[in-house]
Amino acid sequence: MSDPTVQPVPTSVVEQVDAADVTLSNPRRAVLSLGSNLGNRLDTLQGAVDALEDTPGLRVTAVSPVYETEPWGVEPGSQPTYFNAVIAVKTTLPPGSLLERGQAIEEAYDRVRDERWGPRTIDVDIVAYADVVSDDPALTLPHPRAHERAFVLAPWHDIDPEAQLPGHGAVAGLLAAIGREGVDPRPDLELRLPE
Ligand code: A4P
Ligand code: MG
Repeated sequence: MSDPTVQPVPTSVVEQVDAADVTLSNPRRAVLSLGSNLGNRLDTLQGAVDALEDTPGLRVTAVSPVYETEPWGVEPGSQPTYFNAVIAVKTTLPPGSLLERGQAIEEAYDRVRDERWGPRTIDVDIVAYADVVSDDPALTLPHPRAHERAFVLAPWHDIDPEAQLPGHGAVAGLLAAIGREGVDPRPDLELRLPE
């Protein structure tokens, strides 16, 4: 028999509790990698930066220089070159919500997923989130290939020369070890940090 003194929880309260679950009380730092090799690459990268800045609970704190990079992981010459950049953010979104936001931005740019490492209008990857380490395939942290990619490490090093990649050590050392081949600065191009 049900206890008549226990009142059912009104739906609106349940919804508020669920909403509280997807924000943190303390902002965390995260590093995101942006890559584009289809369409107007610079405009798309800027659009992604702006969309991230427009996200409730997220502030973009640094935007790296732009690099033009050889496609990684595919036959040389089989895809257009990428523009890559890295941004630093402070956010009250937990990692899963940040991933969802990045994927929503990819969808807004009509990103087509038909082959792994295929050409794309925009790829938003979470490189690192605070010092979280996770091997969940849906969200691996840090990004499982960041430590071997100069197109991630070079722009990250530009905005944070002291940066550490959790589990891998100093970004400066990782970058020195792999070199910068195929990763060319484009000082003629610039992404704006939203005001
Ligand atoms: N996923 C797991 N961990 C993460 C994470 N830390 N950040 C999952 C973002 N996503 C993560 O990604 C596949 C799945 O990875 C997602 O469903 C997500 O839950 P995707 O974006 O759908 O597909 P993808 O990007 O083609 O696959 P993948 O393996 O993530 O590729 P990468 O590692 O992102 O590489 N060359 C140059 N020069 N510049 C580039 O930017 N990018 C890629 C893509 C390949 N070559 C490149 C570049
Ligand atoms: Mg990706």
